[in-house]
Amino acid sequence: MPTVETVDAKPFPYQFDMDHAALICIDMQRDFLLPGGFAESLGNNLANVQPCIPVIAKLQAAFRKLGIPVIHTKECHKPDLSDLPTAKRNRGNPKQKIGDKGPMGRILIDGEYGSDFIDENAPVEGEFVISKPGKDAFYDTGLHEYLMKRNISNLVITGVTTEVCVQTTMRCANDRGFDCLLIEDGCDSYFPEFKEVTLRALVAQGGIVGWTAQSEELLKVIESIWKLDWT
Ligand code: C5J
Repeated sequence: MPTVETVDAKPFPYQFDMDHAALICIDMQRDFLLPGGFAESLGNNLANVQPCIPVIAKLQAAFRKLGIPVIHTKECHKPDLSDLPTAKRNRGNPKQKIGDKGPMGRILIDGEYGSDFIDENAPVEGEFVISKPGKDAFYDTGLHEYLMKRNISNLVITGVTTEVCVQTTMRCANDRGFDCLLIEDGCDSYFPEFKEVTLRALVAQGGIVGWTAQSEELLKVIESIWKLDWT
């Protein structure tokens, strides 16, 4: 029996179709969230991106329990930097550039400790992990093919940062026909005002890019699905 439940969301209720859904966790990497990483070297306030961590952990646990795919992305580059445009390497004139050696290994390089996931939100065995060179999780990755193969049409989106990789990925997913629900307390930015404006922009004009909701609204629905399963 198909399980479609309604989530209280902005700008209007979201139809959560659990048989065709996936949770996507964007760039929950040490380089973006922990001291000594790339983000801190750019002068960002890491305290602003901590609140989403336990929320994402809770959603990951719930989706795993329901058997719904959990997908993880990490923004990183090949060790030989062949997928790193010079413009990106030089952008922001950072103290440490992508590929340089930092306290947690080479900055944003695939396979290095710093570019890997924080323990709280790390993948479990069998989950799809995407290494992406850009902000868009569809660019130069197998994400679209993965989703099409599994008939996934609903994407629940979380991660950092709201106005960069999260927003870019949600816009690109929307253009590919996915119904996207961004979890408001499951994403963060180094700049709270950018987060706030991004959330508003995504749902403006009748949900021009998709929906947003608090995690508790989705978790309530997931709870109700469990009850259905148990009776
Ligand atoms: C950034 C990201 N902020 N994951 N990356 O450069 O949003």
